[in-house]
Amino acid sequence: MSSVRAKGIYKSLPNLAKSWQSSEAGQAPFVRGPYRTMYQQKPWTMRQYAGFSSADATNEFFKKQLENGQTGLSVAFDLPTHLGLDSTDERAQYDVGKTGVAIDSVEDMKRLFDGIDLSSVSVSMTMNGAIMPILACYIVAAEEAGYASSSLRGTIQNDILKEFAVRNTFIHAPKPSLEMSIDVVEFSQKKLPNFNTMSISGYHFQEGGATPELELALTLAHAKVYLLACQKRGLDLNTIARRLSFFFASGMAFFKEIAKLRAARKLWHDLLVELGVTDEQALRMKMHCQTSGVSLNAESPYDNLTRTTVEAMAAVMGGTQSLHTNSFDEAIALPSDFAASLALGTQQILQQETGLIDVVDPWGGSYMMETLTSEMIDYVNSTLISLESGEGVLAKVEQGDIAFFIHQQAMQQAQLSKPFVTSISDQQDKPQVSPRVIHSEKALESQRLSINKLKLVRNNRLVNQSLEKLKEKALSGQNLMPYVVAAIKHRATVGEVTEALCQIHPRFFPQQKISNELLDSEDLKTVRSRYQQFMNKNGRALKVLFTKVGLDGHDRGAKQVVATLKAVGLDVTYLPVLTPFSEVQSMIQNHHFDVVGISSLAGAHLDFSKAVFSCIDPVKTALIVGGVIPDHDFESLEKIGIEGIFTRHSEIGLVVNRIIELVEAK
Ligand code: 3CP
Repeated sequence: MSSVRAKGIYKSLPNLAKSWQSSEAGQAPFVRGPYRTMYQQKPWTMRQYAGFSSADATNEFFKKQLENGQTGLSVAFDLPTHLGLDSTDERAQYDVGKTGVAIDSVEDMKRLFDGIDLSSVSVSMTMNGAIMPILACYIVAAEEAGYASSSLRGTIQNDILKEFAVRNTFIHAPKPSLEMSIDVVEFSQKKLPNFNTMSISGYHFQEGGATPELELALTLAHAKVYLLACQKRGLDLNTIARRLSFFFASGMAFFKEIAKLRAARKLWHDLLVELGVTDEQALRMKMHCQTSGVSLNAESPYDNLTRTTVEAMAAVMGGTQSLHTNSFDEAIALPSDFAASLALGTQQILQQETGLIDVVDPWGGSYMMETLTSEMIDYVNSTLISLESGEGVLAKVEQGDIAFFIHQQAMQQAQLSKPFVTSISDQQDKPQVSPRVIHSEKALESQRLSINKLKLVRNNRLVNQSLEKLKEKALSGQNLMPYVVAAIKHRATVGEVTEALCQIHPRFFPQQKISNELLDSEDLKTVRSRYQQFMNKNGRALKVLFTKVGLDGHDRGAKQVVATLKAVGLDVTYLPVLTPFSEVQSMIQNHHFDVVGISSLAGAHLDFSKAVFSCIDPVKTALIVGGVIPDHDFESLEKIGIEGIFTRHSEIGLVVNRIIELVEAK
């Protein structure tokens, strides 16, 4: 990507002699779009990702959004559901209903879609960890509501590999997880012929720190692992690939994002041809895009409307089939109804008022765009070679190398990132934002009641028999989906099915690799010399425990802080994502720490701050918290006894300085 990135302006004429540059939209290799007529025939699907605490609340929201003109649904599940934990599980206690809807059984799924016509609205479900029980809940709920499975349209994310690198909502180790994802593909191909069986995702790579070009390379590397796994099972890629779709981020690098989507279609086409695919429908890459979360600023939220609009335009000009536009208050907490309506409105304005849908591949033929596309293709091809080198991509996933690579990229991005424009910086004029507040105790109570009710009325003998059968089949290596569907039909819960599978394929806790490079900034040099003075005076290193509490898997910021603290010289213990709370407690009780830091991006900061505070001795140890912390929670956190509160945009030097200050004051 050298020419454009280095100079900022395209200078030399491109080589337009490549055959794909004269192809049409709807024609292999589909650079200009998967369909000949693109949005002229069918505009992209406006598919806003949402889920709030209970199935009833989310159902109401879905219906309202459909009335307001949304054209597809996209379900956000809460973290316990992602991890296959029932809401009543102790490990789930602070995360129920926080970042999405809690689904414990088919009964919750039935309430989620009550009164929504599942044969006409396509439904996307972002689910990877508890993929089998959740898809089974959907199938059984739809069947019991009178829909034939063959009439259901939608997408299940089912992209487990990226969970090990970013996002972290995996359950089992990579290899059995991969087999389960292929079970879903194989089963759905027969049972749900109109369902996209995977949404192979790059989005989270970019959110985690990857550039757009690296996002694309990693996505295709994973896509190839899935294709080869399908082939190994004897599945025909001509059929399978028709229902594999993709999911990309659309960030602020406007031209590069458009080039990325154009390049993606060609690269996917070439990869499939290389594997012997000839079916034209299979060779067309279809994709969903979401505007970038990390590009949003909590300090000046109205500016986020502009950012999202620009990012949405890049996705549309790149030819996406489906789009989610973020709400302007998402850097602060879950979107309010007001912000969610504006986000949908952004898409409606682009679709109905601008003429964007009248033009197919609007940048086609531009020297700059064709060159960027071509450079993107070359970059991805060469990166794929290095990703596939050595033991291959799956081994890199298993050994945490891809997660480490993304973490290193995030460290570099932190250095390169430009300051945000803040149009309204005056405190007095600062827009008042009232993001959604989730009452998780209420959500937990209602989930508890429905699980109890379910367990009272179901036939426990049938449930146990079906779970035993599932375990037996999991040992034999057969496709597990039919057995999961049977268990769910008998009213086994999502947690019970997951637990049965975990008895055969235990929960996976990956090794964490943290960078030891010190970011080279003036701020950090100053901090380092201050820390040196502290060490000289006190004759010891400062001991910090840093932990990702709860089930929240977004650890980009936590790892950056840990890496920096280590590089500055502090003695840091890191308890990563998915560490059970009891382990955090026992670590605090059995060791002295000067400072305990907790990171939470999933709305559980208040609960966890209280819980951790009750374990420390505040005279000897200071507690600090960082992550997505809304302004209105600062006071409550201070009341609990939190002595340092940091948001996503806090300078890392500031964090270290505050830690030293706190220890000096004690
Ligand atoms: C569309 N069609 C056309 C044309 N346009 N036919 C001819 N000419 C055209 N111009 C046809 C298609 O072939 C298809 O038919 C039907 O119309 C529907 O169109 P589509 O393009 O397939 O659109 P859609 O149903 O919306 O599906 C879009 C994809 C799907 C394929 C991308 O996978 C999808 O909706 N993905 C969404 C994924 C998502 O929401 N993810 C949320 C992640 P057939 O069906 O007959 O082929 S949220 C994560 C948030 C971050 C986090 O993790 O926290």
